[in-house]
Amino acid sequence: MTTVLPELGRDLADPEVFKREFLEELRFGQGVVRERATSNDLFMALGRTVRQALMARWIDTLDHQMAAEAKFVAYLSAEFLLGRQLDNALLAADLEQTARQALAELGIDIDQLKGAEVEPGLGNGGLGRLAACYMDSLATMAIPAVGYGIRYEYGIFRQEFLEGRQKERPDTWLTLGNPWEFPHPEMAKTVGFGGHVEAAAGDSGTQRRRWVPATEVLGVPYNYMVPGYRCGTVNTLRLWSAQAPQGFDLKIFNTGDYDRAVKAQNEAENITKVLYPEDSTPQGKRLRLQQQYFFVACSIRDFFDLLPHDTAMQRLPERVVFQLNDTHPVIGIPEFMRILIDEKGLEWEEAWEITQRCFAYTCHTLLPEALEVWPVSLLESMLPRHMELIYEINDWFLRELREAYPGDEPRIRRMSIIQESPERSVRMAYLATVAASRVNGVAELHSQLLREKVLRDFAEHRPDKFTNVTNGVTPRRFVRLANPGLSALVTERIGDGWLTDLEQLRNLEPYADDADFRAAFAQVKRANKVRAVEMLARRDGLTISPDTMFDVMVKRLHEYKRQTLKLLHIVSVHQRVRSGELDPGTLVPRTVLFGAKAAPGYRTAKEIIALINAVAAEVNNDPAVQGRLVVGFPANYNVTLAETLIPAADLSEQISLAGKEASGTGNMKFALNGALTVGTLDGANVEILELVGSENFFLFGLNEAQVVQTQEQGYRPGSYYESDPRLRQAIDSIASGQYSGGDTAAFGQIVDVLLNSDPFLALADFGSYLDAQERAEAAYQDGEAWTRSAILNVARCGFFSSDRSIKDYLDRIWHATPIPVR
Ligand code: F58
Repeated sequence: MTTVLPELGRDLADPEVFKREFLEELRFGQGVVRERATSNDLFMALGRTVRQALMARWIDTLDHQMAAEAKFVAYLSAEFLLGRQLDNALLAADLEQTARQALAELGIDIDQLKGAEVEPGLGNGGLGRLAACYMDSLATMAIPAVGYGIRYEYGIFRQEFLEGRQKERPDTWLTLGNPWEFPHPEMAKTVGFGGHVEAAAGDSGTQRRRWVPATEVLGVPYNYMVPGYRCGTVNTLRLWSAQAPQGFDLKIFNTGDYDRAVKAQNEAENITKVLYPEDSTPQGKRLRLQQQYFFVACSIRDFFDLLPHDTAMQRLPERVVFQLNDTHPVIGIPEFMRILIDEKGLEWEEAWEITQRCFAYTCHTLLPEALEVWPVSLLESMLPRHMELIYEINDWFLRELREAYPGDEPRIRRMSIIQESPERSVRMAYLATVAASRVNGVAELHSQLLREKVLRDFAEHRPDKFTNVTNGVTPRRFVRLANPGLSALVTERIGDGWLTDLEQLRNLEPYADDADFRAAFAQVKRANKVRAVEMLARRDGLTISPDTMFDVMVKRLHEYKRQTLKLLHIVSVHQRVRSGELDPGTLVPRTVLFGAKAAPGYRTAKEIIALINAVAAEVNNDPAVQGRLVVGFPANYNVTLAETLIPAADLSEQISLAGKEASGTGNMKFALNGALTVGTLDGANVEILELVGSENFFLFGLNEAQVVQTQEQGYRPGSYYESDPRLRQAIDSIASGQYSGGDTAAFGQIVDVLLNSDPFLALADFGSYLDAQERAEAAYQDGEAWTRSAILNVARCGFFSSDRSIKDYLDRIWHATPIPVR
């Protein structure tokens, strides 16, 4: 039977057809008439109309991929920070103009509807957004891929400020309905927890083990389309939602004990209730591990179900590679082994060999405290069979090590997957490293530090496993959609090939010396600033002038990222103006914009947020710097806000302590949108600097080796405080209550940490940072030269496309090939 959908898909490009389908969706999909439709009704109908255009391709894609017996990339990630979907779907389906025209003819403002979409915030930051960029690139490059994750009922919290302090509100992203998801309850998977392991007889009398779980939970898949950019491929993102197998207990309910009747149901549903619940409590830890096992078990089962049932297990590596996005899905390794051994009846060696070939691991951090460990006691009670398998994996591994390093017990203890103190625990990063065929860091420097420090013993043992894939970002969302002005300008000069081959931006280089082009480029930047100013006025009540330098620092709040260093710069300028040292007339008028969420349980980070808001309040109300220095801190930084702020930025703040930021991806987005970076030699900054050239980048600070040296020599922040009057003045002004209405205790903790330990060397880098800021200011004064540098940043950063990253993953790790659909 032929489906009518392909026809429909083609016809939708005709505004008349689009209009008709939209009205049908409104009437028959949403069930309302035009006159009484709310903006949400209109948004839902529009979303449904656009997805019609992608539906036929979606179905065809899987058909083609299965028919080709293709190898799939299964991207296992606890987070996918998608951002709004409508604009991206319109772009992918090439329906932007049609939809705009069709809706305009109906008297509907499409931009208003776009603004009504609540973004799915199913991630914390860089790691989750990277997963979303990679899904976009995989589809655009026609690679058979499935994203597997969790459909959190509540995503990343909504941030509000109450008297300058962060308050977290639940992210109710699903309350108004969601046109992008397709639930498939009939395809639910069963996941076990707890219970015990028993001996079972295998074929030919062998001893086998069998897990008998105590409880079961259902995983219901919700499918999301991942449309490639103007190609036939629409891949799938499959997010799992937890449900109780039996719903509630009707018998207990009828006795009137309503709470107990829904207890099992609540317990099951809690698993996917919220993104990264607090894990400072034992219950929180448990829940987090439950989430991890839940989504990974569903995903692996799903993949087995997808394959033809006669697929030989030995051929699995030809059909799938599971990419572990950090350690969160690493429990998938023993799960996979369990299926191969306990269910499929494979012997250990064979199962292990297949598992290794089917898994690869990406590490996203350098902070030792961020490497997950799970107490053995917790694993034993929640996943007893998995714990047995982990022990066995470790046994085999330690045997291998004893052979390779006879007598070197310290080394063997260091490398054991099990750590003994302070509590017997499983080191998930080690388990991943031992099992995976490849281990990659996310920027050159990061991969080097992984090899030399974090995973040094492992890299010495198996150097062949270690590789690098520098992160990238999708140019579709972060240039084409976020910066339509720049996109049009670029396309006008070099054609639109850059959208899928970002290195073509190189062709812009000659235009850096073309005065007309520079004028047009500067005009785009100004328009983006005006757009940001309007949005921040509406959204946050901020008053900002577009005729100031936009100095932007947006990222999660973390001490290692050093928002405090940026603050010290602001405070220093403010204080020097107040004391008469600095003539405000000589300052380049500057608007500093922050955006940052702090983890709800991270006290220091929340204090820093309060300090930023306190400094902003003082500075913005001080006539001494009026119009010359403004600080804005819009609440609830998210993908949507990023899409407006990044294209408006002149200066990009990438100022983490060298050796701490694995890569960063915001840094790439800024450079690609024509902001100049002030940054340290950290993460992918190193590669940005190399590409754009030091004359187009404001480098400052200690490098990683110097950081280590400084610390080894016994770092004393006090000595910097004592020897730099600007630093003293800045810190003293905070300590003396100038930003807290005279309350000297208000920010005492921050001051105390800075002066006494300063673990991220803000004081050591302060002087060099101020110099870099002065260089930036001087450079900004020459508008033509600045614009030239900005253009060169754009032209030279094509490397940072996530398409290039995916190509690297394909060549170095996955070895999957494209299956174009049409
Ligand atoms: C980030 N990690 C790195 N983790 O910090 C950043 O340098 C890198 O560019 C990015 O990954 C992508 O590789 C990150 O975002 C998290 O968000 C954790 C998720 C789990 C909870 C704790 C934070």
